[in-house]
Amino acid sequence: MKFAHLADTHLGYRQFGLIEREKDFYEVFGKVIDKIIEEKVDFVIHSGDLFETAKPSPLALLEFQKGLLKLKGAGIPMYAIAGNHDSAIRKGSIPPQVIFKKMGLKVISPINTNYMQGDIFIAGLPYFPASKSKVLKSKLAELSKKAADYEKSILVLHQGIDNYFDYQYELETGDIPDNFTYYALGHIHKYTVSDFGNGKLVYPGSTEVWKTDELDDCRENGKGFVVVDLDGQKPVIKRVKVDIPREFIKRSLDYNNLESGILGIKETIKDFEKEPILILDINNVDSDTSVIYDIINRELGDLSLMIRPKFHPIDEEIITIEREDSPIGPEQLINEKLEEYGNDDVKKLAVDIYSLLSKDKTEDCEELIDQYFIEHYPAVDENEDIKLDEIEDEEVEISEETSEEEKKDVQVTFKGALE
Ligand SMILES: [Mn+2]
Repeated sequence: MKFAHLADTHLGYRQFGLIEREKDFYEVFGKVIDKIIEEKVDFVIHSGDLFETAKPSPLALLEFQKGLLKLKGAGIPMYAIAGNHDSAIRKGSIPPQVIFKKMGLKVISPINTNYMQGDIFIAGLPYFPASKSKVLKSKLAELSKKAADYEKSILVLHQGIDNYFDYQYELETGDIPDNFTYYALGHIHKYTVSDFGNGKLVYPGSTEVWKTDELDDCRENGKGFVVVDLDGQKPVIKRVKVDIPREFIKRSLDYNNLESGILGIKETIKDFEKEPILILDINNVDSDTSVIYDIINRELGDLSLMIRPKFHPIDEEIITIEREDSPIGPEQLINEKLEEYGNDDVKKLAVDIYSLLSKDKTEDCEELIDQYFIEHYPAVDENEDIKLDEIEDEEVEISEETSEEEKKDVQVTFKGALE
């Protein structure tokens, strides 16, 4: 029994506000689906952040539908959970994945936590924010008990785990039951493989460069998915790389040698099939940056999709904070200053923002702030609280309404594949 595991496809994401980037995400998703079919797997698992948002555009929905129908045509069922991006947080709302149940998508949710695929037990949960980690842990314990009855089992989650994530994780390694054969994780966009219990834990990573800090990992491990063979004692994992449609070119230029630097880039990118994205650090700058920007844009604008320059002045220096009595770190200083608010969450947020910004991780920082707001002010425009039970009720209604038809649908489509 072989299956494909992918995650974090973020369909509908319009990086840098560019429609071209949105199309790149669709293009790579299409290629991933084709490669999955070539691999002749028995089923597919998508571990969340299928879509960029919980309310995807019609185009994003159609692009997914196209892929799902291709899989269906090849007799390959797909299991999916909602991630933090495509999660329904408001009361009574449902994740976009549910739209595709009638087309055979097997949505793993707090209601339908587990399925059987042949003799393999597949269980999982959608993304739970850190504020709900107690509920998450108790649900994990329930799933672990159920899994104990089966020889082979897969746990599907979209969470950060302390060992694999340097900030804002919801689970510590010890919180995760160790009796599953394979842990199909999503959330971390970098490819990660590790031993876990008697099995394997994998984050396949995102399928496109969602944030520019994924570039190093992309160069090292490529983007793509994994194919997992469950026939042996331990799962055997094969990385399947799928080329991203467009290159990112990251260069440092010296302002005093700007011309030759620009020439070098021109030489590199002139024959590219798709215009690349240029990420430039211009060092030793001692003149008006708008003039430099104009030069770069004139020389490289037509050859690239977007130029993201960062200017570093000649006298750039790092500011250090020191106090007279004893030197303390900036983190401690922030904590002391925010003590009067008596709010640990705010203190942690401030320290995390500081440490990300000091490493120039602006995109991570935006993500962190978004997450903070989603978790702390979840229903601000509808004035409602997160009530998981009610979300579950809503979903029960839907699955009851459609279950008969769904069953027929599944029987027709996956005849054989499910036996
Ligand atoms: Mn993601």
